[in-house]
Amino acid sequence: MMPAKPLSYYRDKYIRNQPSAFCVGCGNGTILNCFTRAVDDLEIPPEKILCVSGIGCSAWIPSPNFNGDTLHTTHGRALAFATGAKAFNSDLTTVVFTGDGDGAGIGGNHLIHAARRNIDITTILVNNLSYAMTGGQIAPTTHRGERTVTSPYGNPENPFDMTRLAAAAGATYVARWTTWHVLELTRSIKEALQHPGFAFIEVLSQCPIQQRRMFGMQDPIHRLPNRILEMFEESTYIRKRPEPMGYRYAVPKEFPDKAFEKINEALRRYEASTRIVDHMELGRVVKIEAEEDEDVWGALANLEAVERISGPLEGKIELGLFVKEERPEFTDTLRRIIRDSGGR
Ligand SMILES: Cc1ncc(C[n+]2csc(CCOP(=O)(O)OP(=O)(O)O)c2C)c(N)n1
Repeated sequence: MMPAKPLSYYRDKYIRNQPSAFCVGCGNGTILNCFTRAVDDLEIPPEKILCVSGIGCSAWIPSPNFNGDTLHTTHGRALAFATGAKAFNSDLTTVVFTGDGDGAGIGGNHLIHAARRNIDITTILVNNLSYAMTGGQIAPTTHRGERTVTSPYGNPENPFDMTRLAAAAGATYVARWTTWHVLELTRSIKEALQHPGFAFIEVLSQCPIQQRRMFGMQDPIHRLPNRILEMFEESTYIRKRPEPMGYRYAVPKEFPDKAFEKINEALRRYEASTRIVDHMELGRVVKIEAEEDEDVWGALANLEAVERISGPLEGKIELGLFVKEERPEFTDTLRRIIRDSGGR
């Protein structure tokens, strides 16, 4: 096994800007870290990489941080700029970093058309579930019912599932991970960079500043990054990997801490273990680990405080590789047309 390289190796070789402008606990640094490790493992010289980004906190992942060519463009238009750059110089490994507001909102149209064309660009969409830079407004990815500055009574809209949207639009590599899954994310970025076509990776990422309000978290700010990462672990599952059973969730009717006490009390005589977890689709829920015992589940289902009992996968977000296929690549086809028509 190769010895692990120290963090300073990646910092000195790949990072241009110190100290980072990101808030403490932001997921963007983790994503930059995974990206530099992927580039290093593949031994792609930084001068062969062009990173393009739009506007938003996530647009800052490459620019001004990454020590290669970076193009910081206008809000939502990174893919349009990247398309021009890739068509002109197809030797460059072209990577777009975009937020969910940038890539799913204002730039959503560019995204579906880049996927449809199958242009050889890797797009990393950082989904922090809101417009973070401008103060936490609803994005097209914000879950229904979540509180943001523009939806104080809960978001009345349904979100886009960006991974499924990119797949339906024709992206030939599609994966979804979170900032908790750093090894899987790094591996996926490596696959995407090597994939000859439009590669799309959605990364669920933490923004302690905005998500504190969204998820109704009471914890002090310094504990939030870890809590949100735990929530990412709890609220997701990896496709095609069997989930351990033996637990379910109680979805409470009222404020979860009170519900927790009542559920705990009711369960004490069954010796089942309970704990409150954050589960993104369902809000704060109570995880119950118990033997498959009908008495336990029956007692819970009859509790006043419980709205319903859900299984271990219900409402969770699916992660993993969704699409990997070959289709003619756009700039290859363009070059052939130019050659056949007598151009150079
Ligand atoms: C044309 C235009 N409209 C609006 C803005 C204001 N604006 C700057 S960043 C941003 C939201 C970015 O959200 P997202 O892409 O999710 O990135 P995040 O900050 O969450 O990483 C908006 C609306 C802008 N800069 N340009």
